[in-house]
Amino acid sequence: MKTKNTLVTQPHMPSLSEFIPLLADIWENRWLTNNGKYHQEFEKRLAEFLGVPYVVLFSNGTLALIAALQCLRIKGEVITTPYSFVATTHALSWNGIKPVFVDVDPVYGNLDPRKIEQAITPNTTAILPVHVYGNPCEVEAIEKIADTYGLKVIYDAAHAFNVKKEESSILNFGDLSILSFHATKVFNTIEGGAVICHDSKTKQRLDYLKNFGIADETTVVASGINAKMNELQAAYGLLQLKDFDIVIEKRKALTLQYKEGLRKLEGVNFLNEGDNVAYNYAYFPIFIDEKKCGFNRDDVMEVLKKENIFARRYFYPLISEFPLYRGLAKEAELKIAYKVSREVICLPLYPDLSKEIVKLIIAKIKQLHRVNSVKLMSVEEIDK
Ligand code: T4K
Repeated sequence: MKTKNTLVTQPHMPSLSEFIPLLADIWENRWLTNNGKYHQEFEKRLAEFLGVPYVVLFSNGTLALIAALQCLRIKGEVITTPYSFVATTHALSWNGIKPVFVDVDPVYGNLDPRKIEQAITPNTTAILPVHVYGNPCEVEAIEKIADTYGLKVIYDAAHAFNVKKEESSILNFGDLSILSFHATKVFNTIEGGAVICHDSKTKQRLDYLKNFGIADETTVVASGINAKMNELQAAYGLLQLKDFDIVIEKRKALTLQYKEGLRKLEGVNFLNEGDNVAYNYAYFPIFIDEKKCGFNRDDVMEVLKKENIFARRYFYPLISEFPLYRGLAKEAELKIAYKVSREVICLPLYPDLSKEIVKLIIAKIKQLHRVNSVKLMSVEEIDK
């Protein structure tokens, strides 16, 4: 079966007929940005929806992260993961902070708390972990280290919209968390992002920071930036909230279909699901162990490409491999991160992806596995 292009993701969009009246209202009022009524309502409704005290909307996740670091006046060195989208480290760089890369754990691919302490120096001020693919970090262990050494914790929760642990939002951990509402995320406002904070003073400071540091007409209190979400995006976001449960149900069903189809293939691994975690099924990464499979993840990419299916290697290369950051860590210190970034491939996953395409993807990977198992067996025979 030849297919038309299937990409790794496709944004869910609200109903156009429901969006048009909101657009008409915005046209009528001509209030387009700078804390308009849709912005205010979206912040309030999001906080209720997510079960967090305060949401501060931003124009994207990267600026949310840059402002979060500014808000807490983070300086010096920050311990972070190399296994993420490059924006995580860029946000440090934009604040003149030195990233210190620490390896990830082999089970979830998140910053490994067992390796944080050895990277702390007198210049360390904070920890910046990522809930990669929406898998919660070991938040209690990280908090313990932060408390012991007097460090701040900012979570890059770009993938973790509405993820819950023991029925509480994962966004309630750490000093601050940031979200991304980019078109490729489980919840999108085209572009967009937010900082989650725990008190009104911090919200106030973040509000200043995203609006040039302006406190009132004649007062500027910080060297802020322009990072505001506009009214069209906020109205769009309000409608997206209505669909979120259906979106997650569909993502979950497709994830289960993938897991069921691929689970018996030796050397094709998934991430473990944590106990008492309500996931958002943001991505579906699989990890190909070349020694056991006789093929690697690039072979999977190629096989799928022939069917016009475009999987992605999130996250390869590691951030620490880019020339900008290369001098900061040695491969030997990031063994697990290197391994997972060489084995990972994210298969297409989005609410309107058809079951037939998932079936085709499973069939293609199974076929590759079968052919290579035969080859591997004959090599073993020769070795005997
Ligand atoms: N922290 C983490 C951990 C992150 O993952 C990200 C962003 C951030 C921070 C920063 O948040 P933002 O500042 O972006 O809010 C994409 C996204 O651009 C990026 O937001 C995301 N992480 C990253 C993981 O993925 P690319 O370079 O892979 O995007 P692109 O254009 O190749 O799109 C991916 C696929 O989605 C394509 O196959 C096409 C499809 N697509 C894309 C867009 C934009 C659509 O179907 N429709 C669309 O409108 O980075």
